[in-house]
Amino acid sequence: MLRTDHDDFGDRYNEMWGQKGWFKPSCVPITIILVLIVLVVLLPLLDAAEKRSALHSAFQSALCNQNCSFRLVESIPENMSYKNNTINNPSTFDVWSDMISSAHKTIEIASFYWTLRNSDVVTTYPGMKQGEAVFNALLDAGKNRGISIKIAQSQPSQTSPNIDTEILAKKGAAKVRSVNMLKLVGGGVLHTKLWIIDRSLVYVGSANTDWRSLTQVKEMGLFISNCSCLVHDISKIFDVIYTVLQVYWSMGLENAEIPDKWPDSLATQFNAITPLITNVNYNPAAVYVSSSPPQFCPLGRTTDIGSILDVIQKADHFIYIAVMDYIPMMIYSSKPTFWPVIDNALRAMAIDHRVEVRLLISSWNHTRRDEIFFLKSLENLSGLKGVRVKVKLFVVPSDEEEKKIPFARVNHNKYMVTDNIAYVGTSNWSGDYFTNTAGLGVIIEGNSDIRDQLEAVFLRDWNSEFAFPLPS
Ligand SMILES: *[C@@H]1O[C@H](CO)[C@@H](O)[C@H](O)[C@H]1NC(C)=O
Ligand SMILES: *[C@@H]1O[C@H](CO)[C@@H](O)[C@H](O)[C@H]1NC(C)=O
Ligand SMILES: *[C@@H]1O[C@H](CO)[C@@H](O)[C@H](O)[C@H]1NC(C)=O
Ligand SMILES: *[C@@H]1O[C@H](CO)[C@@H](O)[C@H](O)[C@H]1NC(C)=O
Ligand SMILES: *[C@@H]1O[C@H](CO)[C@@H](O)[C@H](O)[C@H]1NC(C)=O
Ligand SMILES: *[C@@H]1O[C@H](CO)[C@@H](O)[C@H](O)[C@H]1NC(C)=O
Ligand SMILES: CC(=O)N[C@H]1CO[C@H](CO)[C@@H](O)[C@@H]1O
Repeated sequence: MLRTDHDDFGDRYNEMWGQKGWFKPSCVPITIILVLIVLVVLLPLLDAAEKRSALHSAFQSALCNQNCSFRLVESIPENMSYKNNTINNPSTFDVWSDMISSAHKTIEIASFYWTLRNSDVVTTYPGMKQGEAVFNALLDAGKNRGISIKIAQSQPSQTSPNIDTEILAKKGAAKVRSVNMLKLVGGGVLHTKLWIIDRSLVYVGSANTDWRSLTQVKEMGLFISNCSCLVHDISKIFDVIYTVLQVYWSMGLENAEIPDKWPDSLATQFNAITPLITNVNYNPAAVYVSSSPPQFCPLGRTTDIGSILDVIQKADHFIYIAVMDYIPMMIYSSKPTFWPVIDNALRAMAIDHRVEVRLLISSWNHTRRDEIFFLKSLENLSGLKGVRVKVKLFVVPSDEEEKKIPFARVNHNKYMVTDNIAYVGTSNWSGDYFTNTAGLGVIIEGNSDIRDQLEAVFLRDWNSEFAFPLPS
Protein backbone atom coordinates (compact mmCIF):
# COMPACT_ATOMS: atom_id res chain seq x y z
CA MET A 1 0.00 0.00 0.00
CA LEU A 2 2.82 2.33 0.81
CA ARG A 3 4.65 1.60 -2.39
CA THR A 4 1.98 2.41 -4.94
CA ASP A 5 4.05 5.25 -6.38
CA HIS A 6 6.74 2.86 -7.40
CA ASP A 7 4.82 0.18 -9.19
CA ASP A 8 6.88 0.38 -12.31
CA PHE A 9 10.00 -0.24 -10.36
CA GLY A 10 8.25 -3.12 -8.66
CA ASP A 11 7.53 -4.64 -12.06
CA ARG A 12 11.13 -4.46 -13.14
CA TYR A 13 12.16 -5.99 -9.88
CA ASN A 14 9.68 -8.82 -10.27
CA GLU A 15 10.86 -9.55 -13.77
CA MET A 16 14.34 -10.01 -12.46
CA TRP A 17 13.59 -11.91 -9.32
CA GLY A 18 10.02 -13.05 -9.45
CA GLN A 19 7.84 -15.73 -10.95
CA LYS A 20 9.27 -15.50 -14.44
CA GLY A 21 12.84 -16.26 -13.37
CA TRP A 22 14.18 -19.44 -11.79
CA PHE A 23 14.96 -17.49 -8.70
CA LYS A 24 11.98 -17.41 -6.35
CA PRO A 25 12.06 -14.91 -3.50
CA SER A 26 10.75 -17.58 -1.13
CA CYS A 27 13.94 -19.58 -1.71
CA VAL A 28 16.15 -16.76 -0.52
CA PRO A 29 16.16 -17.48 3.22
CA ILE A 30 16.73 -21.20 2.69
CA THR A 31 19.48 -20.59 0.16
CA ILE A 32 21.15 -18.12 2.47
CA ILE A 33 20.95 -20.49 5.43
CA LEU A 34 22.44 -23.34 3.41
CA VAL A 35 25.20 -21.14 2.08
CA LEU A 36 25.94 -19.84 5.55
CA ILE A 37 26.18 -23.37 6.99
CA VAL A 38 28.66 -24.28 4.25
CA LEU A 39 30.61 -21.09 4.91
CA VAL A 40 30.72 -21.52 8.67
CA VAL A 41 32.17 -24.99 8.16
CA LEU A 42 34.62 -23.89 5.47
CA LEU A 43 35.70 -20.40 6.45
CA PRO A 44 38.06 -21.17 9.33
CA LEU A 45 40.07 -23.26 6.87
CA LEU A 46 40.64 -20.45 4.41
CA ASP A 47 42.67 -17.27 4.50
CA ALA A 48 41.18 -13.83 4.04
CA ALA A 49 41.48 -13.66 0.27
CA GLU A 50 40.03 -17.10 -0.16
CA LYS A 51 37.25 -16.19 2.25
CA ARG A 52 36.21 -13.33 0.05
CA SER A 53 36.31 -15.37 -3.10
CA ALA A 54 34.37 -18.15 -1.38
CA LEU A 55 31.78 -15.61 -0.33
CA HIS A 56 31.78 -14.31 -3.84
CA SER A 57 31.18 -17.62 -5.56
CA ALA A 58 28.63 -18.65 -2.95
CA PHE A 59 26.46 -15.61 -3.37
CA GLN A 60 27.12 -14.38 -6.87
CA SER A 61 24.65 -16.42 -8.82
CA ALA A 62 22.15 -16.36 -6.00
CA LEU A 63 21.94 -12.64 -5.52
CA CYS A 64 22.70 -10.03 -8.10
CA ASN A 65 25.12 -10.40 -10.93
CA GLN A 66 25.46 -6.95 -12.44
CA ASN A 67 28.17 -4.67 -13.72
CA CYS A 68 27.55 -1.85 -11.27
CA SER A 69 29.24 1.45 -11.90
CA PHE A 70 30.52 3.43 -8.89
CA ARG A 71 32.36 6.73 -9.04
CA LEU A 72 33.84 8.91 -6.34
CA VAL A 73 32.44 12.43 -6.50
CA GLU A 74 34.22 15.36 -4.89
CA SER A 75 33.79 19.05 -4.29
CA ILE A 76 37.19 20.70 -4.07
CA PRO A 77 36.77 24.27 -2.80
CA GLU A 78 37.60 27.01 -5.26
CA ASN A 79 41.19 28.22 -5.21
CA MET A 80 42.35 25.26 -3.17
CA SER A 81 44.96 23.81 -5.47
CA TYR A 82 47.18 20.99 -4.31
CA LYS A 83 50.87 21.17 -5.12
CA ASN A 84 50.61 17.52 -6.07
CA ASN A 85 47.22 16.31 -7.22
CA THR A 86 47.00 13.48 -9.70
CA ILE A 87 43.33 12.82 -8.92
CA ASN A 88 40.49 14.25 -10.94
CA ASN A 89 37.14 12.98 -9.70
CA PRO A 90 33.91 14.36 -11.18
CA SER A 91 32.55 17.30 -9.20
CA THR A 92 29.39 17.23 -7.12
CA PHE A 93 28.04 20.06 -9.27
CA ASP A 94 28.59 18.18 -12.55
CA VAL A 95 27.15 14.95 -11.18
CA TRP A 96 24.03 16.59 -9.70
CA SER A 97 23.49 18.59 -12.91
CA ASP A 98 23.81 15.47 -15.08
CA MET A 99 21.53 13.50 -12.78
CA ILE A 100 18.80 16.15 -12.95
CA SER A 101 19.01 16.50 -16.72
CA SER A 102 18.94 12.74 -17.28
CA ALA A 103 15.78 12.27 -15.17
CA HIS A 104 12.77 10.90 -17.06
CA LYS A 105 10.22 10.39 -14.31
CA THR A 106 11.30 10.91 -10.72
CA ILE A 107 13.79 12.79 -8.57
CA GLU A 108 13.83 11.92 -4.88
CA ILE A 109 16.06 13.79 -2.45
CA ALA A 110 16.56 13.24 1.26
CA SER A 111 18.32 16.25 2.70
CA PHE A 112 19.26 18.20 5.78
CA TYR A 113 18.60 21.85 4.88
CA TRP A 114 18.26 23.89 1.63
CA THR A 115 20.32 26.94 0.75
CA LEU A 116 21.13 26.29 -2.89
CA ARG A 117 20.25 29.90 -3.55
CA ASN A 118 21.70 32.38 -1.16
CA SER A 119 18.27 33.49 0.06
CA ASP A 120 19.34 33.49 3.72
CA VAL A 121 21.96 36.19 3.15
CA VAL A 122 21.84 39.46 1.25
CA THR A 123 25.54 39.59 0.47
CA THR A 124 27.03 38.16 -2.69
CA TYR A 125 29.85 35.68 -2.26
CA PRO A 126 32.11 33.97 -4.77
CA GLY A 127 30.92 30.56 -5.96
CA MET A 128 27.15 31.01 -5.71
CA LYS A 129 26.27 30.42 -9.37
CA GLN A 130 26.43 26.64 -9.24
CA GLY A 131 23.92 26.37 -6.40
CA GLU A 132 21.53 28.65 -8.22
CA ALA A 133 21.94 26.54 -11.37
CA VAL A 134 21.05 23.33 -9.52
CA PHE A 135 18.02 25.02 -7.98
CA ASN A 136 16.86 26.28 -11.39
CA ALA A 137 17.37 22.87 -12.96
CA LEU A 138 15.19 21.30 -10.26
CA LEU A 139 12.54 23.97 -10.69
CA ASP A 140 12.55 23.42 -14.44
CA ALA A 141 12.43 19.63 -14.10
CA GLY A 142 9.46 19.80 -11.73
CA LYS A 143 7.53 22.56 -13.49
CA ASN A 144 8.29 22.12 -17.17
CA ARG A 145 9.62 18.64 -17.73
CA GLY A 146 6.90 16.74 -15.87
CA ILE A 147 9.33 15.11 -13.47
CA SER A 148 7.85 14.12 -10.13
CA ILE A 149 10.14 15.54 -7.44
CA LYS A 150 9.90 14.43 -3.84
CA ILE A 151 11.97 16.00 -1.14
CA ALA A 152 12.37 14.94 2.47
CA GLN A 153 14.12 17.55 4.59
CA SER A 154 14.87 18.10 8.23
CA GLN A 155 12.27 20.21 10.06
CA PRO A 156 13.07 23.82 9.10
CA SER A 157 13.87 26.21 11.91
CA GLN A 158 13.78 29.99 12.26
CA THR A 159 17.47 30.18 11.47
CA SER A 160 17.19 27.89 8.44
CA PRO A 161 13.73 28.33 6.97
CA ASN A 162 14.44 26.38 3.75
CA ILE A 163 13.10 29.04 1.40
CA ASP A 164 14.32 26.97 -1.57
CA THR A 165 11.95 24.10 -0.90
CA GLU A 166 9.11 26.47 0.01
CA ILE A 167 9.43 27.93 -3.48
CA LEU A 168 9.70 24.52 -5.16
CA ALA A 169 6.56 23.40 -3.32
CA LYS A 170 4.64 26.64 -3.94
CA LYS A 171 5.38 26.56 -7.65
CA GLY A 172 4.17 22.98 -7.81
CA ALA A 173 7.61 21.71 -8.77
CA ALA A 174 8.11 19.38 -5.80
CA LYS A 175 6.35 17.63 -2.96
CA VAL A 176 8.18 18.46 0.24
CA ARG A 177 7.96 16.70 3.61
CA SER A 178 9.75 17.83 6.74
CA VAL A 179 10.93 15.25 9.20
CA ASN A 180 10.82 16.25 12.83
CA MET A 181 13.42 14.06 14.49
CA LEU A 182 12.87 15.78 17.80
CA LYS A 183 9.28 14.53 17.86
CA LEU A 184 10.08 11.14 16.39
CA VAL A 185 13.16 10.09 18.32
CA GLY A 186 13.61 12.82 20.91
CA GLY A 187 16.40 14.76 19.22
CA GLY A 188 18.69 15.00 16.22
CA VAL A 189 18.11 16.02 12.63
CA LEU A 190 17.61 14.44 9.23
CA HIS A 191 21.25 14.59 8.18
CA THR A 192 20.87 12.27 5.17
CA LYS A 193 22.15 13.39 1.77
CA LEU A 194 20.66 11.03 -0.80
CA TRP A 195 19.61 11.68 -4.40
CA ILE A 196 17.74 9.04 -6.41
CA ILE A 197 16.87 9.59 -10.09
CA ASP A 198 14.26 7.33 -11.75
CA ARG A 199 15.11 4.76 -9.09
CA SER A 200 18.20 4.08 -11.16
CA LEU A 201 20.92 6.68 -10.44
CA VAL A 202 22.08 7.49 -6.91
CA TYR A 203 24.24 10.10 -5.24
CA VAL A 204 25.09 9.60 -1.59
CA GLY A 205 27.72 11.50 0.33
CA SER A 206 28.56 14.46 2.48
CA ALA A 207 27.27 17.29 0.26
CA ASN A 208 24.32 19.27 1.61
CA THR A 209 21.80 21.00 -0.66
CA ASP A 210 23.77 24.17 -0.10
CA TRP A 211 25.60 26.31 -2.68
CA ARG A 212 28.67 26.12 -0.47
CA SER A 213 28.78 22.34 -0.87
CA LEU A 214 29.42 22.85 -4.59
CA THR A 215 32.20 25.44 -4.49
CA GLN A 216 33.29 26.41 -0.98
CA VAL A 217 33.22 23.21 1.11
CA LYS A 218 35.21 20.03 0.51
CA GLU A 219 32.91 17.02 0.01
CA MET A 220 33.11 13.32 -0.81
CA GLY A 221 30.32 11.22 -2.28
CA LEU A 222 29.51 8.26 -4.48
CA PHE A 223 27.64 8.18 -7.77
CA ILE A 224 26.09 4.77 -8.42
CA SER A 225 24.58 3.63 -11.71
CA ASN A 226 23.82 0.40 -13.57
CA CYS A 227 23.15 -1.24 -10.23
CA SER A 228 19.41 -1.78 -9.93
CA CYS A 229 19.56 -4.28 -7.06
CA LEU A 230 21.48 -1.90 -4.82
CA VAL A 231 19.52 1.15 -5.94
CA HIS A 232 16.27 -0.68 -5.19
CA ASP A 233 17.64 -1.31 -1.71
CA ILE A 234 18.83 2.28 -1.18
CA SER A 235 15.41 3.48 -2.27
CA LYS A 236 13.94 1.71 0.75
CA ILE A 237 15.90 4.12 2.92
CA PHE A 238 14.20 6.99 1.15
CA ASP A 239 10.84 5.22 1.53
CA VAL A 240 11.38 4.79 5.25
CA ILE A 241 11.95 8.50 5.57
CA TYR A 242 9.43 9.79 3.08
CA THR A 243 6.61 7.38 2.40
CA VAL A 244 5.99 6.14 5.89
CA LEU A 245 6.23 9.58 7.43
CA GLN A 246 3.95 10.85 4.67
CA VAL A 247 1.31 8.44 5.90
CA TYR A 248 1.56 9.94 9.37
CA TRP A 249 1.45 13.46 8.04
CA SER A 250 -1.53 12.83 5.78
CA MET A 251 -3.42 11.36 8.72
CA GLY A 252 -2.79 14.63 10.46
CA LEU A 253 -1.11 12.99 13.39
CA GLU A 254 0.67 15.83 15.10
CA ASN A 255 2.36 13.42 17.46
CA ALA A 256 3.84 11.16 14.82
CA GLU A 257 5.60 8.07 16.11
CA ILE A 258 7.99 5.53 14.69
CA PRO A 259 6.01 2.36 13.91
CA ASP A 260 6.65 -0.64 16.17
CA LYS A 261 7.21 -2.68 13.05
CA TRP A 262 8.11 -1.28 9.63
CA PRO A 263 6.20 -2.69 6.64
CA ASP A 264 7.75 -5.86 5.19
CA SER A 265 8.37 -4.05 1.91
CA LEU A 266 11.01 -1.94 3.65
CA ALA A 267 12.94 -4.91 5.05
CA THR A 268 16.22 -5.78 3.36
CA GLN A 269 18.20 -8.93 2.72
CA PHE A 270 21.42 -6.99 2.13
CA ASN A 271 23.48 -6.18 5.22
CA ALA A 272 26.82 -6.75 6.93
CA ILE A 273 26.19 -10.51 7.16
CA THR A 274 24.68 -11.09 3.73
CA PRO A 275 25.87 -8.22 1.54
CA LEU A 276 24.93 -7.88 -2.09
CA ILE A 277 27.50 -9.69 -4.20
CA THR A 278 27.96 -8.04 -7.53
CA ASN A 279 30.60 -6.47 -9.75
CA VAL A 280 31.70 -2.94 -8.96
CA ASN A 281 33.48 -1.44 -11.95
CA TYR A 282 34.05 -5.00 -13.24
CA ASN A 283 35.58 -6.26 -9.98
CA PRO A 284 33.72 -8.65 -7.69
CA ALA A 285 32.62 -6.86 -4.52
CA ALA A 286 30.31 -7.23 -1.55
CA VAL A 287 28.18 -4.13 -1.11
CA TYR A 288 25.49 -2.95 1.28
CA VAL A 289 23.95 0.19 2.70
CA SER A 290 23.65 0.96 6.39
CA SER A 291 21.40 3.53 7.97
CA SER A 292 20.83 5.48 11.15
CA PRO A 293 19.27 6.04 13.60
CA PRO A 294 18.53 2.42 14.63
CA GLN A 295 14.85 3.39 15.00
CA PHE A 296 14.82 3.93 11.20
CA CYS A 297 16.21 0.49 10.43
CA PRO A 298 13.59 -2.05 9.35
CA LEU A 299 14.23 -5.78 9.53
CA GLY A 300 17.62 -6.75 8.07
CA ARG A 301 19.12 -3.27 7.83
CA THR A 302 22.56 -2.89 9.41
CA THR A 303 22.83 0.28 11.48
CA ASP A 304 25.44 2.89 10.61
CA ILE A 305 27.34 2.29 13.82
CA GLY A 306 27.13 -1.45 13.15
CA SER A 307 28.70 -1.06 9.72
CA ILE A 308 31.42 1.29 10.96
CA LEU A 309 32.43 -1.15 13.71
CA ASP A 310 32.34 -4.04 11.25
CA VAL A 311 34.60 -2.21 8.79
CA ILE A 312 37.03 -1.28 11.58
CA GLN A 313 37.15 -4.82 12.92
CA LYS A 314 37.71 -6.39 9.51
CA ALA A 315 40.88 -4.37 8.84
CA ASP A 316 44.06 -6.41 8.58
CA HIS A 317 46.69 -3.70 8.10
CA PHE A 318 45.36 -0.16 8.23
CA ILE A 319 42.33 2.02 8.92
CA TYR A 320 42.32 5.50 7.39
CA ILE A 321 39.49 7.73 8.57
CA ALA A 322 38.57 11.13 7.12
CA VAL A 323 35.68 12.72 9.00
CA MET A 324 34.81 16.29 9.73
CA ASP A 325 34.32 15.72 13.45
CA TYR A 326 35.43 12.93 15.78
CA ILE A 327 34.13 13.26 19.34
CA PRO A 328 33.49 10.16 21.47
CA MET A 329 30.61 11.83 23.32
CA MET A 330 26.93 12.49 22.98
CA ILE A 331 27.39 16.23 22.50
CA TYR A 332 23.84 17.36 21.76
CA SER A 333 22.04 15.50 24.56
CA SER A 334 20.86 17.64 27.48
CA LYS A 335 23.72 16.26 29.55
CA PRO A 336 26.82 15.51 27.46
CA THR A 337 27.94 11.92 28.09
CA PHE A 338 30.89 9.75 27.17
CA TRP A 339 30.25 7.57 24.10
CA PRO A 340 33.37 5.50 23.47
CA VAL A 341 31.90 3.00 20.99
CA ILE A 342 34.10 3.85 17.99
CA ASP A 343 37.04 5.01 20.12
CA ASN A 344 37.22 1.66 21.91
CA ALA A 345 37.12 -0.24 18.64
CA LEU A 346 39.99 1.82 17.19
CA ARG A 347 42.12 1.44 20.33
CA ALA A 348 41.53 -2.30 20.35
CA MET A 349 42.53 -2.64 16.68
CA ALA A 350 45.65 -0.51 17.21
CA ILE A 351 46.76 -2.33 20.35
CA ASP A 352 45.53 -5.90 19.94
CA HIS A 353 46.04 -6.28 16.21
CA ARG A 354 48.75 -3.71 15.46
CA VAL A 355 46.56 -2.21 12.76
CA GLU A 356 47.77 1.24 11.72
CA VAL A 357 45.16 3.93 12.44
CA ARG A 358 45.19 7.37 10.82
CA LEU A 359 42.57 10.05 11.40
CA LEU A 360 42.27 13.11 9.19
CA ILE A 361 39.96 15.52 11.03
CA SER A 362 38.77 18.95 9.96
CA SER A 363 39.88 22.14 11.55
CA TRP A 364 38.08 25.45 11.10
CA ASN A 365 36.93 28.34 13.21
CA HIS A 366 34.02 26.30 14.57
CA THR A 367 36.03 23.25 15.65
CA ARG A 368 35.20 22.31 19.24
CA ARG A 369 38.10 22.42 21.65
CA ASP A 370 37.13 19.17 23.36
CA GLU A 371 37.68 17.34 20.10
CA ILE A 372 41.42 17.96 20.30
CA PHE A 373 41.68 16.39 23.76
CA PHE A 374 40.18 13.14 22.52
CA LEU A 375 42.36 13.10 19.43
CA LYS A 376 45.49 13.68 21.48
CA SER A 377 44.54 10.92 23.86
CA LEU A 378 44.06 8.55 20.93
CA GLU A 379 47.32 9.55 19.27
CA ASN A 380 49.17 9.16 22.55
CA LEU A 381 48.75 5.38 22.22
CA SER A 382 51.49 5.47 19.62
CA GLY A 383 53.85 5.82 22.59
CA LEU A 384 53.19 2.09 23.16
CA LYS A 385 55.68 -0.12 21.41
CA GLY A 386 54.46 -1.22 17.99
CA VAL A 387 51.24 0.82 18.12
CA ARG A 388 50.66 3.20 15.21
CA VAL A 389 47.99 5.88 15.67
CA LYS A 390 48.40 9.23 13.96
CA VAL A 391 46.07 12.23 13.70
CA LYS A 392 46.26 15.19 11.34
CA LEU A 393 44.06 18.25 11.03
CA PHE A 394 43.00 19.36 7.57
CA VAL A 395 42.56 23.08 6.95
CA VAL A 396 40.94 24.41 3.78
CA PRO A 397 42.81 27.63 2.93
CA SER A 398 40.85 30.86 2.37
CA ASP A 399 41.64 34.19 0.83
CA GLU A 400 40.22 37.42 2.28
CA GLU A 401 36.95 37.21 0.30
CA GLU A 402 36.45 33.56 1.12
CA LYS A 403 37.03 34.14 4.85
CA LYS A 404 33.87 36.25 4.85
CA ILE A 405 31.64 33.35 3.77
CA PRO A 406 29.86 31.98 6.85
CA PHE A 407 30.15 28.22 7.46
CA ALA A 408 32.37 27.52 4.47
CA ARG A 409 35.96 26.58 3.67
CA VAL A 410 35.94 23.30 5.59
CA ASN A 411 36.64 19.65 4.90
CA HIS A 412 33.16 18.19 5.29
CA ASN A 413 33.87 14.65 3.98
CA LYS A 414 33.00 11.53 5.97
CA TYR A 415 34.62 8.31 4.79
CA MET A 416 36.91 5.51 5.86
CA VAL A 417 39.16 3.22 3.88
CA THR A 418 40.91 0.11 5.16
CA ASP A 419 43.13 -2.39 3.38
CA ASN A 420 39.98 -4.25 2.30
CA ILE A 421 36.91 -1.99 2.54
CA ALA A 422 35.71 1.44 1.40
CA TYR A 423 33.05 3.23 3.47
CA VAL A 424 31.40 6.47 2.35
CA GLY A 425 28.95 8.03 4.79
CA THR A 426 27.07 11.16 5.78
CA SER A 427 27.64 11.31 9.56
CA ASN A 428 30.12 13.09 11.77
CA TRP A 429 31.58 10.66 14.28
CA SER A 430 29.97 11.62 17.57
CA GLY A 431 27.40 9.51 19.41
CA ASP A 432 24.46 11.71 18.46
CA TYR A 433 24.78 10.86 14.78
CA PHE A 434 24.27 7.16 15.49
CA THR A 435 21.51 7.35 18.08
CA ASN A 436 19.02 9.97 16.92
CA THR A 437 20.19 11.51 13.66
CA ALA A 438 19.31 10.12 10.24
CA GLY A 439 22.15 9.25 7.91
CA LEU A 440 23.49 6.44 5.80
CA GLY A 441 26.66 4.74 4.67
CA VAL A 442 27.69 2.65 1.66
CA ILE A 443 30.11 -0.21 2.27
CA ILE A 444 32.14 -1.75 -0.56
CA GLU A 445 34.17 -4.78 0.42
CA GLY A 446 36.50 -6.50 -1.97
CA ASN A 447 39.23 -5.80 -4.39
CA SER A 448 37.50 -2.82 -5.99
CA ASP A 449 39.09 0.15 -7.70
CA ILE A 450 36.79 2.31 -5.58
CA ARG A 451 38.74 1.22 -2.51
CA ASP A 452 42.00 1.98 -4.31
CA GLN A 453 40.72 5.40 -5.37
CA LEU A 454 39.48 6.25 -1.89
CA GLU A 455 42.86 5.32 -0.44
CA ALA A 456 44.55 7.54 -3.05
CA VAL A 457 42.27 10.45 -2.10
CA PHE A 458 43.06 9.92 1.57
CA LEU A 459 46.81 9.86 0.90
CA ARG A 460 46.58 12.92 -1.34
CA ASP A 461 45.00 14.85 1.53
CA TRP A 462 47.14 13.29 4.28
CA ASN A 463 50.36 14.15 2.47
CA SER A 464 49.15 17.55 1.28
CA GLU A 465 50.20 20.98 2.42
CA PHE A 466 46.72 21.35 3.98
CA ALA A 467 47.23 18.65 6.66
CA PHE A 468 48.88 19.56 9.97
CA PRO A 469 49.90 17.66 13.10
CA LEU A 470 47.86 18.17 16.28
CA PRO A 471 48.90 21.27 18.22
CA SER A 472 51.19 20.30 21.10
C1 LIG B 1 29.75 -7.61 -17.26
O1 LIG B 1 30.78 -7.20 -18.14
C2 LIG B 1 31.54 -8.29 -18.67
C3 LIG B 1 32.70 -7.69 -19.44
O2 LIG B 1 32.25 -6.69 -20.32
C4 LIG B 1 30.61 -9.13 -19.54
O3 LIG B 1 31.32 -10.23 -20.07
C5 LIG B 1 29.47 -9.66 -18.67
O4 LIG B 1 28.54 -10.36 -19.46
C6 LIG B 1 28.75 -8.50 -17.97
N1 LIG B 1 27.80 -9.06 -17.01
C7 LIG B 1 26.55 -8.63 -16.91
C8 LIG B 1 25.69 -9.30 -15.90
O5 LIG B 1 26.12 -7.74 -17.62
C1 LIG C 1 52.54 13.03 -5.85
O1 LIG C 1 51.44 12.13 -5.65
C2 LIG C 1 51.68 10.83 -6.14
C3 LIG C 1 50.39 10.04 -5.99
O2 LIG C 1 49.82 10.24 -4.73
C4 LIG C 1 52.83 10.22 -5.37
O3 LIG C 1 53.08 8.93 -5.83
C5 LIG C 1 54.07 11.09 -5.52
O4 LIG C 1 55.10 10.58 -4.72
C6 LIG C 1 53.78 12.53 -5.13
N1 LIG C 1 54.91 13.37 -5.47
C7 LIG C 1 55.41 14.25 -4.62
C8 LIG C 1 56.55 15.07 -5.13
O5 LIG C 1 54.99 14.39 -3.47
C1 LIG D 1 25.62 1.21 -18.02
O1 LIG D 1 25.26 0.16 -18.89
C2 LIG D 1 25.02 0.58 -20.22
C3 LIG D 1 24.47 -0.61 -21.02
O2 LIG D 1 24.82 -1.80 -20.44
C4 LIG D 1 26.30 1.12 -20.81
O3 LIG D 1 26.09 1.57 -22.11
C5 LIG D 1 26.77 2.27 -19.94
O4 LIG D 1 28.03 2.73 -20.41
C6 LIG D 1 26.92 1.85 -18.49
N1 LIG D 1 27.20 3.02 -17.70
C7 LIG D 1 28.26 3.09 -16.92
C8 LIG D 1 28.42 4.38 -16.17
O5 LIG D 1 29.04 2.17 -16.79
C1 LIG E 1 51.77 11.23 25.39
O1 LIG E 1 51.52 12.19 26.40
C2 LIG E 1 52.62 12.49 27.20
C3 LIG E 1 52.19 13.43 28.32
O2 LIG E 1 51.57 14.56 27.77
C4 LIG E 1 53.72 13.09 26.36
O3 LIG E 1 54.86 13.35 27.15
C5 LIG E 1 54.09 12.11 25.26
O4 LIG E 1 55.05 12.68 24.40
C6 LIG E 1 52.86 11.72 24.46
N1 LIG E 1 53.24 10.69 23.50
C7 LIG E 1 52.82 10.66 22.27
C8 LIG E 1 53.35 9.56 21.43
O5 LIG E 1 52.01 11.46 21.81
C1 LIG F 1 38.72 32.67 11.99
O1 LIG F 1 38.53 33.58 13.04
C2 LIG F 1 39.56 34.59 13.15
C3 LIG F 1 39.31 35.38 14.39
O2 LIG F 1 37.95 35.69 14.53
C4 LIG F 1 39.56 35.42 11.87
O3 LIG F 1 40.58 36.38 11.94
C5 LIG F 1 39.82 34.51 10.68
O4 LIG F 1 39.74 35.23 9.49
C6 LIG F 1 38.80 33.38 10.64
N1 LIG F 1 39.18 32.43 9.61
C7 LIG F 1 38.32 31.99 8.71
C8 LIG F 1 38.86 31.02 7.72
O5 LIG F 1 37.16 32.30 8.70
C1 LIG G 1 28.85 17.92 11.73
O1 LIG G 1 28.43 18.26 10.45
C2 LIG G 1 27.62 19.40 10.33
C3 LIG G 1 27.28 19.63 8.92
O2 LIG G 1 26.98 18.46 8.24
C4 LIG G 1 28.28 20.60 10.96
O3 LIG G 1 27.52 21.77 10.80
C5 LIG G 1 28.53 20.29 12.41
O4 LIG G 1 29.11 21.36 13.06
C6 LIG G 1 29.42 19.08 12.49
N1 LIG G 1 29.97 18.79 13.79
C7 LIG G 1 29.35 18.32 14.86
C8 LIG G 1 30.19 18.08 16.04
O5 LIG G 1 28.17 18.10 14.89
C1 LIG H 1 42.47 34.68 -5.78
C2 LIG H 1 41.92 33.69 -6.77
O1 LIG H 1 42.65 32.93 -7.38
N1 LIG H 1 40.61 33.71 -6.92
C3 LIG H 1 39.93 32.77 -7.81
C4 LIG H 1 39.14 31.77 -6.98
O2 LIG H 1 38.38 30.91 -7.82
C5 LIG H 1 37.45 31.58 -8.63
C6 LIG H 1 36.63 30.52 -9.36
O3 LIG H 1 37.45 29.56 -9.94
C7 LIG H 1 38.16 32.52 -9.56
O4 LIG H 1 37.23 33.25 -10.33
C8 LIG H 1 39.00 33.51 -8.74
O5 LIG H 1 39.74 34.33 -9.58
